[in-house]
Amino acid sequence: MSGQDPQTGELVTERPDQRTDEPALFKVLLLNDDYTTMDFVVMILEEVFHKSPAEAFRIMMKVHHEGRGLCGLYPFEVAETKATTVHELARQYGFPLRASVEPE
Ligand code: TYC
Repeated sequence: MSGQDPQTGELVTERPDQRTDEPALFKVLLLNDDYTTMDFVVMILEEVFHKSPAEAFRIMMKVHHEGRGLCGLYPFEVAETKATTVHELARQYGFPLRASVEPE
């Protein structure tokens, strides 16, 4: 969209990606490691990311084979909170499981 700046009369052009009212979304990814148990990762996907048992198992196996996998897309603060929850639960249970947050 474009129009005139009310103060200067200059023509201004809005960037299309700044026009939306939707919040920017961020990916939360789980990363593979050799020590976290498969059952613990499935539990995290069910409890933190609200996945069904079948979907949790599918994502866990994808991470196990490919190194990383998408758990969900969230506004920044929700994504950061989920990653922190993963790290806190993993630490409590003695696992090195890591999650990362990336722009969509
Ligand atoms: N690679 C782990 C194992 O063989 C399982 C695992 C899957 C760990 C996904 C982390 O994000 C992960 N026990």
